[in-house]
Amino acid sequence: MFFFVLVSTAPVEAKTQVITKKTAPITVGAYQVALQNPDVPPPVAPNVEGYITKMSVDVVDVKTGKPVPIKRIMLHHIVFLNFGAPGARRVDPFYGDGEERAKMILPKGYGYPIHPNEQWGWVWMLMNHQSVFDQIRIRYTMTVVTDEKLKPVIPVNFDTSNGRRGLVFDVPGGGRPGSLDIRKMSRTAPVSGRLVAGLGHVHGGAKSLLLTQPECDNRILYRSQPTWGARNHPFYKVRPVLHEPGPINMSQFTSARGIPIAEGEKLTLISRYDNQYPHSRAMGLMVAYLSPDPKVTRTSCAPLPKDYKVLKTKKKGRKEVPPRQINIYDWSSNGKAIEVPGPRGPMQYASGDTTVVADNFKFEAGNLTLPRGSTITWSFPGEVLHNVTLANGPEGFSSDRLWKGETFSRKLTKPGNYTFFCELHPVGMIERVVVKK
Ligand SMILES: [Cu+2]
Repeated sequence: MFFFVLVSTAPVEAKTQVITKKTAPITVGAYQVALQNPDVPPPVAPNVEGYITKMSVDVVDVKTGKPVPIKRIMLHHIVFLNFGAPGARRVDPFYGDGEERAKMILPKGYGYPIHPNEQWGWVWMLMNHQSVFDQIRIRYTMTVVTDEKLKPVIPVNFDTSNGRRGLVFDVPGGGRPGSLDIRKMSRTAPVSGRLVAGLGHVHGGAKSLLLTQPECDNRILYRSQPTWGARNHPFYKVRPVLHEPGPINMSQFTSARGIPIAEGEKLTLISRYDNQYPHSRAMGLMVAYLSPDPKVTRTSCAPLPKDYKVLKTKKKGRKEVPPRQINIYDWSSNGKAIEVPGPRGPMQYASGDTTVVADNFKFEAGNLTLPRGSTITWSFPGEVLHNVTLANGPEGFSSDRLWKGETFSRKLTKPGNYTFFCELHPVGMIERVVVKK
């Protein structure tokens, strides 16, 4: 008896597909912030064995599918998370974006591996810049390669807030002209491999992000450099202002040869911000894509690969942006956001440490004068998350988003005028504090 075994010798043909998915319409109220929530199902992973080689995300009009301009809705930030197969208990942030519309771009031959039945999640924040409610969809597009073996990448994430809630930090300001706020975060390479791409994210006030290699005399492997919008760019025309406008682009890098990194080797991200002025709720985030390669056995300080490419926007912009005031806004009688010096209501005077209740979308004691060295404790008794963020003043700081009786205290040692807002309710939830000499 014979068995004929038919062996196909023809190679399986690689397939490249562009997969676009979008959410159901998401409604954002007038001048409101919307955060990821259970009403918007998590992103859907392509249910295949394969690789993502490119990815982008946008907010689009519900009817036309066209990208929505920032004067309507800002995609403040979005991060895609991969939880792996059900029960895998991992959280793998693999791609993120903000106003700058950063894309995941991997060099040829590399891909972010995906598997059937993966569960994805996300965190995002949208801001409606209009006085009427609006609806958009979040749309994400992936180039997916199947039936071909690519070199896999592992996203290695860096965050110079060093894990503060919201991944933000506050640049205090008050330094000399030209002075910098420098923050660092180090990670060790989880495997030996090659860095083949990188993507950085900052807010207004940033000078640059540097990914450095301490064992090679702190040399810079990747400098992610912001390009700022021209003076009349739409980013500078929106209101209310949630934070200093971000850049229109952050430079990325790719290299198919890759920069060799040994397992356990330290990599340090350095964020550099202007520290002459305060910059509240700043960010210094980077994802570096590392492709495992067992042939890398030790630290190499050899020159960067010849195919190292810097990707940046061709749009005209500015290298440096002048520091921006963040104004505060109240509701006008016809429901528009209007710039104000402070909230309505009388000035209240305190002789020392004071509590300010933040509830019902207001800071009670919205206008407050107190002596230098007093501590303000903001208390958040309600069931709605709020925070307190410095808009302008002698020193930058912000609280986390708080509720249900949580509090935040700050001793104000620098005299001057401070204005604050809640970043979740930036119109109307405002406060002015005068600290006397
Ligand atoms: Cu609030």
